[in-house]
Amino acid sequence: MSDTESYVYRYSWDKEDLMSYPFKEHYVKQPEVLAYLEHVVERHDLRKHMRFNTQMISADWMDEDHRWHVTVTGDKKVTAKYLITGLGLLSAKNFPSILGLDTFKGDLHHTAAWPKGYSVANKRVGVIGCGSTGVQVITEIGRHVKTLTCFQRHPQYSVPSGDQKVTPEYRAWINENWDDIFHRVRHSITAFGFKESEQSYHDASPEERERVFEENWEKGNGFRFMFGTFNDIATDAEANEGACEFIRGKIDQIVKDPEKARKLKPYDVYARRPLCDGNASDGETYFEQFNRPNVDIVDLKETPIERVEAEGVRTSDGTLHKLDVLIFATGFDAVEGNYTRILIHGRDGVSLKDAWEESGPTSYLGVSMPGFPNLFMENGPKGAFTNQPPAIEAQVEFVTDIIAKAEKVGGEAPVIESTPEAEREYSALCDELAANSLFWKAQDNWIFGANIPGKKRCLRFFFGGMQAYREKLAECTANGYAGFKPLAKA
Ligand code: NA7
Repeated sequence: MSDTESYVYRYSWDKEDLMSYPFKEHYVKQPEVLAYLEHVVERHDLRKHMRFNTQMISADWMDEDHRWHVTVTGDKKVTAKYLITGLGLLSAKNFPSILGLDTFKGDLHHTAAWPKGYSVANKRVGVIGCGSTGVQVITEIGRHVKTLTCFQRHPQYSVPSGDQKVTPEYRAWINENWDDIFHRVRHSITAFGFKESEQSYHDASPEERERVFEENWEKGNGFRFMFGTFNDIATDAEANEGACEFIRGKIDQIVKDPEKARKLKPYDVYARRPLCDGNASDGETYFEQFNRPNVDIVDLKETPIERVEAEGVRTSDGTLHKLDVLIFATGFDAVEGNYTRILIHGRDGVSLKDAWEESGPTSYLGVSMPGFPNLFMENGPKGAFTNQPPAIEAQVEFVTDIIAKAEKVGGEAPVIESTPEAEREYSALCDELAANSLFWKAQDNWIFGANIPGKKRCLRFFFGGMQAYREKLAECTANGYAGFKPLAKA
C-alpha cells in the first residue's frame, strides 16, 4: 500500500484523466498502482517507446562523439545523446546475512519480491523488520496465520492509516478541487495533499495539543501526524516528545499485555520516515494485532538473533522460535544501491560508484552529477524527501527543459554537465537543511545509509520540502542553468 493518499499518488498533468480515473480507497494498493501505470501507458500510447526484458549492463560516456554507449543484455549496443535513469529510490533489496540462514528448512521471502499467490494462511510466520513494509505486513497477516513472531530491532511510531472506501461525495470533492490540490502539493513541505499545520506546539494549550493529536490520529497517515498536527514536530525536541508521548499513550491504551506494550513503545526521537499502519481488512490497526494470542513481539535489542536453524530462529536467550516461513521486511539498499549495481562510467571511465566513494551518493539538484555529462537521474541522490510522484514530475519538467534548451543551442552534440562547485554547494545546502531538523539526530536508518553495513553514512535527500525544491530547480533554470557548464557545441 502506498501510504500517500490515492489522489496525490498519480500524475498531475492529465486533468481529464484525473477527473475520470477511478480509485476505490483512500490508499492505492500495489495492483492498483500497476493498473494505473498501465492505463497511462495505453492512454498516451507509450508502449511503442518501451523495450521489455532488456537489462542495462553498462553505460559509457564517450567524449569523442558526446554520446552514451549503452550495453544491454544480449551484448546489444545502443547509443544515446541523453541517458535518463529511472532506477528508483528503493528497488535493490536489503537481505541481511544472518548466521545459518541457508540451513532454514521453511520458506524465505523478502517483501520486495513477494511470490505471486503465495499464502501464509495457517502457517507459523516470522517477520524481521517493522518499517513501513513490516508494519503493513504485520497488520495484514496476523488474522490469517497460525502464529506470527515479529522480530523488532527499533520500535516504531506508527499511526493509523485512516484508509477507507472512496464515497461519491469524497470523489466529487476531489474532482472539484484538483487545481487547489496540486497547488497545495507544489507549495507544501511534504507534497502529501493535506493542509500542513502553521501552528507551533508551544502556542497550544495542553488540551488543544491533545485534541489536535487525537484528531490527526483519527484521520490517519504518518506524514499528516508529523506535519499536520503542529509545524515544529520535526524540528523542536519538546514538540517532538509531545507527539511521542501521545503515541506511547495510545500503545498503552491499545495493547492489553503490558509486556508486549513495553516492547512496542519507542523512546527515540520521532524523526525517522513517518509510518502508518497497513489496511487490515477488518479495520484493525498495527498495535491491535498484538492483542491476538497468536501474535508476539521479540525485542531484538534485548534478545538478538543468534542464528537461523532448520526449524526457525534462535535468539540469544536460547529460545527457538519455530517457523514455517521467515519474511524479510528488511528494506532496501536505498538510493545509490540502485545505481552502483549497474556500471555507469562518465568522463575518463570513472564510475558513479567511484565518484561517490568519498562523498557518498550525491548530485546537483537530485538529477545531475559532475563528470557525467548528459546523464539525468530521476530520483537520484539528494532529491526531495517528499511524496515522490510530484517530486519526480518536478525533475522531469526540469530535465525536459534543459534538454530542449541544449537541443536549441548546442548543435549536433550538446554537452550538459553540472560543475563540482554546484554539486558541493547543493550538497552543503542539503546537510544544512537536514541539520535544522530532528531527522539529523536519528541517523540510524536508510535515509542516512545506516541500514546496511559498509554503506557510507551521509544524508541522501533534500530536506527543504517540495516548494523549496521546486524553487531551487526554477532558480537554476531562470539563471541560465546556473551550476551547469555553458552548453558546449560539438
Ligand atoms: P525500512 O524502512 O528500511 O525498514 C526495514 C526494517 O527492517 C526496519 O525495521 C529495520 O530495523 C529492520 N532490519 C533491517 N535489517 C535488519 C536486521 N539485520 N535485523 C533485524 N532487523 C533488521 O524498509 P521498508 O521496506 O519497511 O520501507 C522502506 C521504504 O519504502 C519506506 O520508508 C517507504 O518510503 C517505502 P531498524 O529499524 O533498522 O532497527
